[in-house]
This record gives sequence, C-alpha cells and structure tokens, in this order.
Amino acid sequence: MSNYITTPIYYVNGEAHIGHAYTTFIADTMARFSRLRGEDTYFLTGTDEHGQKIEESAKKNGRSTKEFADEISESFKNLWDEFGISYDQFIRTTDDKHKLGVQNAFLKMFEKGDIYKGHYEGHYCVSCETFFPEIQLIDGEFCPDCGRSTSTVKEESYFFKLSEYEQKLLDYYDANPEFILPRSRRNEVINFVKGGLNDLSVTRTSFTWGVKMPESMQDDKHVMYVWLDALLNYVTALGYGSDEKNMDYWPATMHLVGKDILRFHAIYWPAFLMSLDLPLPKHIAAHGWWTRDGEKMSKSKGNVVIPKEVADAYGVENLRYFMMREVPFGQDGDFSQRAFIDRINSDLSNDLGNLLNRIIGMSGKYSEFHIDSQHVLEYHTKEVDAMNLVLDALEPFLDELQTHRYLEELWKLFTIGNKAIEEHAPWVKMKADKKDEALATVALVANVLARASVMLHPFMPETTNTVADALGFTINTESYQELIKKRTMLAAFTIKKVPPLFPRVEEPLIPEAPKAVIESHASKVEEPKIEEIEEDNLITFDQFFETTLKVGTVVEAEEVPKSKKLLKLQVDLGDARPRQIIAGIKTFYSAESLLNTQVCVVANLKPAKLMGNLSEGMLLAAKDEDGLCLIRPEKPRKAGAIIG
Ligand code: ME8
Repeated sequence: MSNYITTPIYYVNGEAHIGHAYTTFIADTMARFSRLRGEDTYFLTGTDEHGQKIEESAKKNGRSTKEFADEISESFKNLWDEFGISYDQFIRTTDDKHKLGVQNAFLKMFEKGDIYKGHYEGHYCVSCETFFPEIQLIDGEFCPDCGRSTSTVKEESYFFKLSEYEQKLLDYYDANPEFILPRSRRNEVINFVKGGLNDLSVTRTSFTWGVKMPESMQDDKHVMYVWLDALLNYVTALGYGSDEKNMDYWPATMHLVGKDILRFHAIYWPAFLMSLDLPLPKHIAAHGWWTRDGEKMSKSKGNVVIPKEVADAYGVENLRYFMMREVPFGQDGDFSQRAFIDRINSDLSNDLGNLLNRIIGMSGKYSEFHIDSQHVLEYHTKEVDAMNLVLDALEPFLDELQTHRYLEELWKLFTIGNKAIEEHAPWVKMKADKKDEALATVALVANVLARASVMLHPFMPETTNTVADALGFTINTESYQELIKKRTMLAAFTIKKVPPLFPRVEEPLIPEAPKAVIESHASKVEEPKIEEIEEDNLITFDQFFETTLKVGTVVEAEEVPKSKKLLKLQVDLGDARPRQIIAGIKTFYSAESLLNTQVCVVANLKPAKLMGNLSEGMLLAAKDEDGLCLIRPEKPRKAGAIIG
C-alpha cells in the first residue's frame, strides 16, 4: 500500500499567506497519518514558476524573472521547513527534469493526435492564466473569475482536444463518485463539463517565460501554457518522461487543492492523463476559502494573514490545530484571533494541557511518577469501553478529510479522562487508603492521553511528541499498532515533568486587521476600481456552479391553509418523486394557474420549514414595482433539465 499526496504548486509571485499554509497543513497531516499507519508515503509540494504572471511580477519588482522566481521559491521552501512540513520532494517547474518531462508528455499527446496546431483568438486573463470566450467576459472586458481586465489575444497556438474527452470525463465521474471530494462539489464540475468543453490552447507565442517546445517539433516560437506545465508536475516529480524512478507511486492518492483551482484538477488534469494513458488520481480534494474577520483577504486591503507572523506569535502547531478544527473541510473559513484564542484556551489548554498536568501532579504525589496499568480494568471498564468507541469512530472521518469532525471526536477522549478524575477523585481514595483504586484512575487517564496523543500526532507532531515523552513512550507505527489497532494498554508509565504546553492567551498577539482599511475601502466606493469590484461583489464561475438550477414541472398546487402568501407546490424535477416547494407567490399566481406549467428551481438548497411545511427548493422569480413574475424556460424542457 502506498500513498502519494500533493499540494498545489504555489505561484512565485508573492509570499505565502494563510491559504497556502492551510492546504499544506492538511496535506502534511494526511501524509503523516499515512506514515503513522505504516504505509509507504510520498508527499510532494513545490512552486509554479512559469507564465506571464510571474514574468510581470518580476518586472514590477525590477528583477530578472529567474532571480525573482528563485527568491520566492526559496522563501516558500524555508517557510515549510520552519513549519516542519514533512514533504519528500519540493519540485520547481524550472527544474530541468520537470521541463524534460513536460516536453515528453507534450510529444506523446501530439503523436497520439490529441494536440493540433491552429489559431487562437480570444481574451486572456494574465492573473488567472486562463483564456475566456467573449460571452463569458463581464462588460465585454473583465475576467469572470477574478474581475481583472483581460487582453485580446490573436496568436498561433497548439490546442489540446479537450472536447473529445467530455463524455469520457462524465463517465469517469459517474463510475468514481469519490473522485471529487467533498462530494458536494461534484455537481459543479459535472455541470461545467455538461455545458460543453472547448479545445484548450496549450501553447503561447506572446511571451517566452515557459517550458520550450520539444526540440523535435522545431517550433521554438511557442512555450507551453502554464497550466499544462504546472499540472504535469505531479507526474514529472516521480520521473515521468525522464528517469521514471518513482512512478510506482502513481496514481496519486490525493491532490489537495483550494476550490479556486478545482476545475483545472478535475477536468483538464484527468483529460491530460487519459491522453497520456496514465491512470487517474484517486481523489481531488478541494477545500474552501479563508477570509479574515469575515472579509476577503487582499494586499490592497492590507488584511492578508501572514502565516509566519501568526505562527511566531501563537505557535505553528496551535495554528494547524485551529485551522483544521475550526472549518468543515470544503467550506469557507474565517480567521479571527478571537476564535483562535478561544480554541487555544479551551480545547488545548483546558482539555489537553490540563489532563497532562493532572497526570504529572497525581503520579508525582501518589507514586513517585511511576504508574502501572494492572488495576485499570478492575475499576474502569466503562471508561475503557467509551474510549474504544471513540477510537472506532475516528479514522473514517479522515477518509473524507473531515478534520473538524475527527478532532471533535478525538476531544471526547480528553472529556473521558477529565471526567474520570472528577468522578473517581483519586485524592479521596488516597485518603481512604484505597491506593490501588486511586492509581487505577491515574493509569486509566494516562492511557487515554497516550492513545489520544497517537491519534493527534499527525495534526500536532511536536506537541504530541512532548506529551509522549512526558508519559514515557514514543509515537511511531509500532505504538499506533499496539495502542490503537490492538487496543493494548501501556503496562507502565514513567512520568516526566514538562512545562505547561499551552499557556493561556489573554489578548490578541498580532495586530488586528487595520480598521482604517475598511473605512478607506468604503470611501472609495464612488470610484470603484476593478480590484474592489472583484473583492466584494463578483463571484467566480465555480461559485456560480455551486448552485444547481433545474427546470421543473408543477404537478400539484394548493394553498397553504391560513397563509396569505404561500402556495404548496409539488414540482417534478425528473427525480423518483416530485419536490415539495413552498413559494410566497399567492398574491401573484393562483394555485390552478400553475398546474402543468414549467418553472425554474434552485434544486440544491437546504430544505427548510415554512409554516410547518417542508420546502425543498426555491422558484426563480423577478420582482419590481409592477409585481412578481416567475422565470420560465422559453420553450418546454424535460423536467430536471439543467439550467446553466
Ligand atoms: O493556483 N483560502 O497557485 P496559487 C484558502 N500555481 N486557500 C487559499 C487561499 C485562501 N484565501 N489563497 C490561496 C496556483 N489558497 C497554481 C496551482 S497546481 C498544479 C498549480 C491556496 O499560488 C489554495 O490551495 O495561486 C489554492 O488552491 C492555492 O493556494 C493557490 O495557490
């Protein structure tokens, strides 16, 4: 069994921020977990260094492109080293081996007939390194993903026949429901592909900072499109197209990405791999977006959270814990120092830290820091059973990357430990001359903490090593097998004193996001720049496709008793049973007039109750001073037809 886990390779156009750290923390945790289980593991991270965006950033900084890329790439690597990220390889797309691999992949696709030469005429967003057809542009000029101005490009280009992979991709998603995680994001990708895929321009002639064409193609005005170059890093890192040294790790177990780049990983990348006759990764896992104090982070607002600054102030492992505990995987998360401090003081200091302190204190007082487990089962079967139940539940959460549920569940162990101390009050037992009983409780709690530390280790490696050291054991695959898989108790503990692991934090330790920034932002409203429109109002293409819109046929309609506004509709969306939708449209439509007509429905809304009636969707309607009208398809469509 081997696991290959990757982060995105980060652009070298600026320093790392908290979002980069989050992706890297989760990937590192998954890699550490795999190693703890004793599985052969390869963990890749690195930097994405080609393309117009990097060329322009270097120019702005008055540097040569290579010098600039070297410096920023180094700063990412140093940061991950300082953070103890356990990568096996740090790839740079400027590495010769990578470039050779990309050229060979290009040749293979070309020889297979999947790449052809043509002309591109379209609109290019340098920031997203993506072409867009005119129809997708905002106001005919601005990028639909980031809102920045696009430039019109007409140039000779090689194209990848992405259109030919449309059905193969859909079949693959269908046959592999766990390919895209969380599963809630599958629809957005499927809808995008169903909307039709255009062939993809995979070379550029308007700049030179990219992987050159294979020599045998004799076409050196072209360089590779940066996303083709970048995605291939996942295989060139293993030696694809060069020494093939580590290709046994392929296919990847998991590509961890932010939701911003899910489309590239879940559509382009599998199509490229199919073209190369390589197997597809098992999971593409997309996490959500981090904001700060509820606001999007941006350099212009001055509110970017710098991970090094936070880690220096609060400790990198506390930051890892906070980020992975606070946010359900896949959902957006907010970085606020208040929430972070609460987690440190309550979860880490009160629950975990306190338990260790109690063990150190009691074992010192009652038994000169030696504890053995011989009487635990005599007095504590209830707690041992409860502990085993928690351990049973834990690992499946990580299979779907539900780090917050995993940690929430794991924390029940600390509750079991702290509660056992309160209920059994060893100090009372000691006074009553029941030393065996008192020490059985201390030993139970030491075992609880030992097991919890093993399972927390991938999240907080150094901290849990300190706990294990204080308890007198070592966390490794062997102790994982013994304590977790076999549920063996540690026979004896020799406890060591350690300073408190989590000093309480009373006040924010880094400057809060400057308030003035928010005010100055408001004062600029009269003269909006495109960055500000992007930050506040626009959603990305992907965000739009989070909503599933469908055509439905009203098959039953009635009034909701005692309601002035509500109608209860049964709407056929092509599923096994119609959906019940409660719509506030009675003032404008009678129930009968709606029967057998078609409507447009938001089909993936969380169900809600309105006046005691379940509503499983929402109708699209337009309202102005003349009243409300429903939005309907121009011509009848099949019930369930996708809108988008
Ligand atoms: O996209 N919240 O690189 P990139 C959460 N080079 N995650 C965030 C984030 C935020 N606010 N901001 C960034 C690229 N990220 C390409 C990738 S891979 C073949 C090529 C994280 O430097 C998140 O993981 O723009 C996102 O996907 C990644 O940084 C984008 O990093």
